Amino acid sequence: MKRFLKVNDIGDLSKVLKEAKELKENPLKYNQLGKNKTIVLVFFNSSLRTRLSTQKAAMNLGMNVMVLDVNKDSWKLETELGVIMDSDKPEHIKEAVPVIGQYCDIIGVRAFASLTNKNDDYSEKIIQQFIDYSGVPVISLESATRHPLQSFADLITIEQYKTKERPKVVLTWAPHPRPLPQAVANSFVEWMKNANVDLVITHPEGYELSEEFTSRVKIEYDQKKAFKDADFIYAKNWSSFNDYGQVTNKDKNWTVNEEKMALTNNAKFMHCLPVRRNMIVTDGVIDSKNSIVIEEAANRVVSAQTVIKRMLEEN
Ligand code: AN0
Ligand code: CP
Repeated sequence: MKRFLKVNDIGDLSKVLKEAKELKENPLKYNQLGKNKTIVLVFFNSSLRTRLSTQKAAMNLGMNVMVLDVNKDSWKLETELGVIMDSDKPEHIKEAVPVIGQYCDIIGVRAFASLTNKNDDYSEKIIQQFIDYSGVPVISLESATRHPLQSFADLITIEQYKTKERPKVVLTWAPHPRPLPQAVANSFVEWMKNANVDLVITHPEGYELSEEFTSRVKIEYDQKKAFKDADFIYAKNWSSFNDYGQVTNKDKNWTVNEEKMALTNNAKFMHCLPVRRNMIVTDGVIDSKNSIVIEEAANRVVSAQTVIKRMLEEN
């Protein structure tokens, strides 16, 4: 595996889930595999979980880890091609990326959607330059359109908690004061389509995700109907795809609360975190015994370790 950006990059999901389960049970089994190898994690955006869980995963494999916060530690990077560099950005990504590639064996990169230019975002302009110029394997730590390590951890979590062969999984939009990317939702849909689950998406009109992701998936605009008999409720806000990057609805009637959870089949509550309490989900739901958000975050180490292990073995 030379890159990990989307579900197709990892191959057979049942095989990779088995590998993830083994790593979860015995995280230090391959602690020599990454000896004398280095991973650099590059962040254009904030992170708590991705930064720490990927670092922990690499350390479990015996790797050296270096983290670069582009906005704090390094030169601000110009990402536009062909520009006259007279702005506040002293270095171009075309030099920075191959230079980083000289210092490591794998690069992880987080570069959120701009939410201003749909074409740039949906062509994955930033992470593609890491693939083109770094000379080493690249792992997405959330790109403009997807968050594959999150979705992989979500699938591991669903496998862990499911009580039937094919659970009903509901992805619900929920309100948020600021515009957020579609990446987590897109990616979740992409992974769930490849898993043995009955997936339903619910959101207000105008919040349709790109059909590239939602084709053949059931969309139910009535949130309460969607929640009926659900085994997992996966909440997430995203900004509008059609009215690109806009927040056109902050309706708190979409907040996940106890009354709506009572319509489900005793569903587990999931969210990738960070989550805004009493906007996305009430305190009552996130603090309930059905909330599995902490275990979901714990599984981020497992998903990252499975991906890094494969890269170390195959490159
Ligand atoms: C980010 C997002 O929605 O993509 C990261 C989530 C893992 N969330 C925020 O910016 C709050
Ligand atoms: N879920 C997630 O990716 O969290 P961070 O943004 O804190 O990394």
